[in-house]
Amino acid sequence: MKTDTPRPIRLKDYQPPAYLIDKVDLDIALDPSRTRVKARLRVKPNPAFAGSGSAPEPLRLDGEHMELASVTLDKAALAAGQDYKLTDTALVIPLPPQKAFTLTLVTIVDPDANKALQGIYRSRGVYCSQCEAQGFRRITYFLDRPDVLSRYTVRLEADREQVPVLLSNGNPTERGTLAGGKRHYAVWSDPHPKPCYLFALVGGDLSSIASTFRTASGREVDLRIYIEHGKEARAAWAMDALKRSMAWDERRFGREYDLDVFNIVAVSDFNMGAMENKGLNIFNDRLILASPDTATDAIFEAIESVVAHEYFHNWTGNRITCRDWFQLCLKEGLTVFRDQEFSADERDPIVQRITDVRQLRATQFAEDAGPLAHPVRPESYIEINNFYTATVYEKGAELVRMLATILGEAQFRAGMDLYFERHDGDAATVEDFLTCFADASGRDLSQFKLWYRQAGTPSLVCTLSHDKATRTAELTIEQILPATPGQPGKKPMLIPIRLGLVGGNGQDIPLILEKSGPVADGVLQLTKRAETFRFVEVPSRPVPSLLRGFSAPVNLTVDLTDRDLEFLMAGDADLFNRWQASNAFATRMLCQIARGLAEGKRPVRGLAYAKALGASIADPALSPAYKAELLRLPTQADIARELARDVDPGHIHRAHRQLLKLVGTTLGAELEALYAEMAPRGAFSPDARSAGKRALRNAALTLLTARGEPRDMTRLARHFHDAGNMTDEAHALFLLAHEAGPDSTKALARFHDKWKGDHLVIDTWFAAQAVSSLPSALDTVVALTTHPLFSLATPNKVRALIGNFALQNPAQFNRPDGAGYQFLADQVLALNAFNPQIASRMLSAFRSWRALESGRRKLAKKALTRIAKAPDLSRDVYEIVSKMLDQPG
Ligand code: 0A1
Ligand code: ZN
Repeated sequence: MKTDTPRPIRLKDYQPPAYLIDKVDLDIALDPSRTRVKARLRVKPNPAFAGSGSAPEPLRLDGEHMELASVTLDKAALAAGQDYKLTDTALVIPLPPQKAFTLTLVTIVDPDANKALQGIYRSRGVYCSQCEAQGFRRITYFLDRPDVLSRYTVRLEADREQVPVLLSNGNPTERGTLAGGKRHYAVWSDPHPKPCYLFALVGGDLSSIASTFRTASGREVDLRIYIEHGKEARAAWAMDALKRSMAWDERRFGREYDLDVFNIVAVSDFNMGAMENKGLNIFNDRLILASPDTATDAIFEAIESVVAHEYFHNWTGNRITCRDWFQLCLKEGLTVFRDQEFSADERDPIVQRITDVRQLRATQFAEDAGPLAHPVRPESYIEINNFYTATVYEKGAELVRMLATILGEAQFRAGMDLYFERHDGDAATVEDFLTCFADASGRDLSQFKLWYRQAGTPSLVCTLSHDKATRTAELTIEQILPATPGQPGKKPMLIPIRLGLVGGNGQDIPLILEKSGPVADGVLQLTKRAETFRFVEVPSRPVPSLLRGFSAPVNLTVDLTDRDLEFLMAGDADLFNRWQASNAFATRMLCQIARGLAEGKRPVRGLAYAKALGASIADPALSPAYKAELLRLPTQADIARELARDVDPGHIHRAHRQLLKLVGTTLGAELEALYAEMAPRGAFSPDARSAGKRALRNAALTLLTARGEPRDMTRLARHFHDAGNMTDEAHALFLLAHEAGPDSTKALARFHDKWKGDHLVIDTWFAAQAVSSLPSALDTVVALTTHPLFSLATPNKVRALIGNFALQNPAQFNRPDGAGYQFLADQVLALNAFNPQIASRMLSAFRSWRALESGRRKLAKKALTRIAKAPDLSRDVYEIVSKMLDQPG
């Protein structure tokens, strides 16, 4: 909790540590309220540290929320106040020896009282740990920073019956029973030096499933996934994903696994999705457990991608870690890029790209457009946990993707190989990473580096003109770099623009620049603030298809008519851009309808769009998964982002309903046919093709339901009732929750009764009610906060109910009376007291408040101000709320 105004940490102040700890021996006796940690640390002065004077540098070890029982230096017990000083956040030895020495610390921690879920805590009785970013300092006093790498051995001890499973990082070396037989122990040894944020332990009564993987060089690895008893079958998909990930990383990046065992543990209480601890990944159980009847296709897909993500960290994050937390994107952006590539290879690459771009726009573009905008590599922070953001992760991945686009496949791979070779075992920086690509390709990447420093989503304003007489086309592209907090002016960036010029027959015209000839790979590299590209041998006016495959994370403005969009929808050779044209058309219609509602004009209808959409989904060459993407209209949040100011979420909601209904009505017969055609046949399979059929059928159902005719409601109720898997069941439940009436009430009651014993599936029940567009949604959500199955202490529950309400229900969260804001403020303040990380995540739902129309803006500001003035704000909440309220408005 904060006492004074917290001070920011700055990248420019980085200094290497004064001491290193090369060996760590931990002996941990697990106990629910008094876990005893004995840490033997081999400390030595860091030769790379340039001290300020001749006096030895004090040894300052980070530590908090612990009881310190003893401190011993080599063999001598140290006295508090004399030999060392203790504060709320550190243990300081003012005059440590200037040669290697052993420091032995005994600390006591209380897992059951730990509701922040950082350090050692218990989740449904299972001891587990979370140390990223700075949780290790809640286990023992340490140099809790990623550039201190140590070899660990860990001895765990616990009650033999209650805690039969004892796990830590590395390889198991010894286990046994203690005298009397009541307690037992296990010893783990990790040969790879690692920063303390990758330390982990688990102790509990868990079941497991096992498999093996043979690496390319013939090493036999034991794989195990630990879950609650009775959930064994639900871990099979995660195991399958793990094995495919291991094989893929060998194939695609030449990366092999490096220990004898790889363990995954699923726990129920977890602040994030999962954690890449060396050899012992710990997962939110939501991202491990899946069976056809309990998990949706979206969950199956998320499990596959997160299992891969955490596994891929073994090389990008663990073998090569970050020098400091400012370099977080070095491991996260790169690892997201790797997991996206994996999913693209395992599934449909175009559909994967569409999904990733949707996600990027929904989360990162929104973040970049508001008070929380920050560079992919931030330059200062108050609380690092606030920087596990869409910008660091998703935009970070886009930067790696652009690098691959700019360099081409071969040079990109050469750069990656060099990075692995040069920096294995290092704590590296973004500069180190980029230097590898510059060295491998011979290219100067200094302009590209601006992407890591400059926040905000660039806009490209493009105009195309054609001259029949000279058979030339001129494409002028201007990059507009918006001001963001702390960054008023910006330098032009290097932006790769993949494009096509589509001729009247639907074929791409060869791209030949007057100055330099054929365009390599179809990618233009924009480097100036504005540039005109002159193409020759262009017989007639083409339609530009820009930013193919979403080659850069930018907004695009290009003067395409509705007819041009229809044309691209009908046959752009780039399937991503074919979807993009459809999405742009829908967005245009939705914005026009919403503006019309705001101005009280007769609303636009969007019939041309609906017809063009109908033509697209009739194309037999397109896969069901792709068609489902076409039928998924932009979300209300997408429209809000597009409108950018004076946003009225009520109007947007009405516009959205209206377009859904128009499409449902216009394409009724086609949608009914698809609905019938895509009906499930045979046993459930989670593979991408089968999931694509379910997605298409459910997308059709959504649009048909929007028509609102009695037979549509009957179809919906039947869909729910007959659902043979959770994908269909949950989809119908979400649609039903928007309706008032007995069908909806019955369905919700039935779902509750069926799943009340399953702590994961019941989250779907909370979520469906949280996102309901009914005016009673907030009252329902408030009532559900006291439901016996809800708990503010369990992050999954908070996300299901409060997070979904604040982030996925714009019309009801942004009620004109401000009650939604007041509710969220109350919840943030309640969470602040025991789980600051989750409190600050929930708070970020306000991130677009400045874009609201004035009435709502005032009310949102009032709620934010109340939070800002509350006593005992955590650093996490303090930092976010200050940023939100900083700047006039
Ligand atoms: N490195 C993890 C994310 C993560 C970050 C912080 C955590 O603390 C609560 C947990 C997990 C990843 O990228 O998956
Ligand atoms: Zn990660």
